[in-house]
Amino acid sequence: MAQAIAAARLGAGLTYRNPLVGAVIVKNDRVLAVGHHVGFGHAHAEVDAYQHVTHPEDVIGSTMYVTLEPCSHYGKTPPCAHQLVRWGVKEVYVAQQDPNPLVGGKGIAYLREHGVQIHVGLMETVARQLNRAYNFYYEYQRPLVTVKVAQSLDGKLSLNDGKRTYLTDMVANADVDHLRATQQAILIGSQTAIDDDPRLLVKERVAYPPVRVLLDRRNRVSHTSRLWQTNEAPLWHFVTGKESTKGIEDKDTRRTFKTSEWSIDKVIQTLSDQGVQSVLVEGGAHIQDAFLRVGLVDQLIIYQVPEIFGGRSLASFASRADSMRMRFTPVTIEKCGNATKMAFIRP
Ligand code: AOF
Ligand code: ZN
Repeated sequence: MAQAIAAARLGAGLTYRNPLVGAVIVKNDRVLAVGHHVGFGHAHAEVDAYQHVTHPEDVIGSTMYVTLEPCSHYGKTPPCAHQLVRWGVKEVYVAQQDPNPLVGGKGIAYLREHGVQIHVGLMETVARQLNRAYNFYYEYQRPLVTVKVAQSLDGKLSLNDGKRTYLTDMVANADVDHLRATQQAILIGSQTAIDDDPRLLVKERVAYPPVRVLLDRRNRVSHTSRLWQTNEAPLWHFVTGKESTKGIEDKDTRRTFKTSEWSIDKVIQTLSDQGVQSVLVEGGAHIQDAFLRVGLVDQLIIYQVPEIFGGRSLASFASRADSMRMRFTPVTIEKCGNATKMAFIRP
């Protein structure tokens, strides 16, 4: 199973909304083949492994280790569970049951009904980490929300309001780029779009660049901004107006979502409805604090630079939210360029 988990990781960045999955076929203590889900719309891990077997007849009476329950639905490919039975696989070890209701136990049930010996839960904790957002999305019916903050030692976000202060260095920025590349959506507010004029594109090569979500209720962001002028990644524009939360297609990569009054909950609900499994909240201060206010922070990543700005007038993290006591569990702390990177999750 450890080998199947390692194989699954090879698909990182390529599977989009599909999970990372790995599979190993074993017979008489010998590995016949290893496979993984190589990309969205491509063969599932089980089929990929089967395609790597030298003599298909060897698979009769074999054991398969697979990190996710074999599927039972006709999707972009036929159901893996049916194929396993057809190939003569005798025994299957599954790390994790599929939280996707399309499959959700039906694959396991099918295998059992067809006389395959099936064991569920081997290395489940490690396997689940492969697909944190995927699991979260199906378990909670909404995307996993990560709030990213770059701040000084005294929690200040900028040296002067309305202008961008470069806090993190190139090394830390590359780390942020990687963080963005792992997300299905990146979200900013109109003020940040106006002040920083970012493109929100990732440099890292990814098969599906994250959707750029712009919260722009009053429709203030100019169409000459770099967000509008670039189309390498989709841009979803959230504005106030006559209801159309399904999204109006403007141009190929641009969509407008309208409702009479946006709340953070409604934004997240809309992203859920569109199948978005993870979202990175980049800022600015108002948006971050709005997410804090409604408790929609599943993961918090802080890049803290070793500088003190002082003063009371500058915006600092959480200063625009009501007083609260929101607890987190620390996950990692590491040096990252000029910053100390700290990751926290909600307990
Ligand atoms: C994968 N790769 O190796 C396995 C998956 O979009 P489809 O038709 O390819 O189906 C995607 C679903 O199939 C996915 O959400 C999960 O429930 C199941 N298993 N998917 O992409 C795989 N084993
Ligand atoms: Zn499958």
